[in-house]
Amino acid sequence: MNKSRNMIFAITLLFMQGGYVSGQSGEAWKASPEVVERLSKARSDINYYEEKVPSYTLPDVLVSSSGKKITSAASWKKSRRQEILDLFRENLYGRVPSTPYTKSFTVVNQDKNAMNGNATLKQVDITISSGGKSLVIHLTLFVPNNVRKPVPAFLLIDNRGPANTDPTRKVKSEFWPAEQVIERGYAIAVFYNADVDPDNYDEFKNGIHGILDRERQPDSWGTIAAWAWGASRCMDYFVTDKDIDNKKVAVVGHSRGGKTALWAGAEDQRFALVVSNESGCGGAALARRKYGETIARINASFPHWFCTNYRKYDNNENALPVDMHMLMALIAPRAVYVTSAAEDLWADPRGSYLSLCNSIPVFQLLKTKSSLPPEMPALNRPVISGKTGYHIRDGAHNMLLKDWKWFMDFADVAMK
Ligand code: GTR
Repeated sequence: MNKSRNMIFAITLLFMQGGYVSGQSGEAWKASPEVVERLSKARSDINYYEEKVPSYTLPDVLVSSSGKKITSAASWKKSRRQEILDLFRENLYGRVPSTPYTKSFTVVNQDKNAMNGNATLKQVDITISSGGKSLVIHLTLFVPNNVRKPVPAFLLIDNRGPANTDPTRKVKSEFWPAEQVIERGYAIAVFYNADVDPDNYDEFKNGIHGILDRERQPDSWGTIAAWAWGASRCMDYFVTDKDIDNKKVAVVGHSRGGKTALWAGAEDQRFALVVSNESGCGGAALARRKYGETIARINASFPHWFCTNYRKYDNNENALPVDMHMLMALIAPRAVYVTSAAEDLWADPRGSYLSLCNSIPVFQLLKTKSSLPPEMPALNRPVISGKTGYHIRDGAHNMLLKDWKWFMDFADVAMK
């Protein structure tokens, strides 16, 4: 009797302290030796062996550059957060120029009877103009009908092209399962990243760079920062739309879009939740592990994604004054959900999970009651603790309906 009462007391205490982690069961995920072998054979220059990960020390998220320990939420908000944000601007994603611009929203199409009457479709042109030039971000938005407004929303940064995000819903894709999101009572929106900046290296002549850049510096924004900026312009629209609860907007991205979602959430604190799906290097994965894609590789393959300062860290990860756990900390106390796929070792699942774990001290400092165990969850077993969550799905690099269902399960508790 006494024993069971003690047990209940212990469990209650755990809950109160935020020690409760739901979904934790089964055997911790480990990379399959077959997958490691296969990938290593295909790319001998890339490390996929856990035992070959170098030993490293992460920069302490709660110690300032001048060595001061951060012990209160107030000093995090006042100084350390800004310091880390600035380090990410300076060394990774680059700074947004201060060039003035104008923006306007035009609803170019509305259908109150979309999805067989289940949703209202709004297609909104977001026009950005400066110095006689302009571009249009085409935002597609479905809002569920017959539910109380305003509603929480998901915004996808689409890096795969409009074929996956058809507003007519003739073509459907698991990458953006709009019907299923509507069924769960969320609005679902999308913009195509190339509307903001085409995904190729042209010395920053096209897209928003061609409109707002006056001069290029080593810390000028790259393409990922431009896409993140585009997500914020969509948020500007949501703020004007009475159907959308702008305090409950989740920004979602896959892979390069997942890197973008994290940066959008860091730069723009209006996003209540960030979902980073298999974002890997320059996203969720710890750079210092040099597992799968590395800084040198990503800069060689995608010279336009980051600012040029980032190249200083090619094969020189330990010199980077931040690591990616600090990017997640920038999202605290808002919610962050990170995912991996078992065969996608290029994006370093373990490094992504560890990144999230190492951001937890900031979530705790800000009293969000998150705590994650250091060992990885089992395959297909999402773990959710307070404002943080993670899953590793079976299969290859992709974003599927299964992933989206877990995003929504997380949003149901962390955002709704
Ligand atoms: C890969 C790149 C990754 C990831 C991916 C994607 O080629 O190396 O960093 O972003 O593309 O976006 O699908």
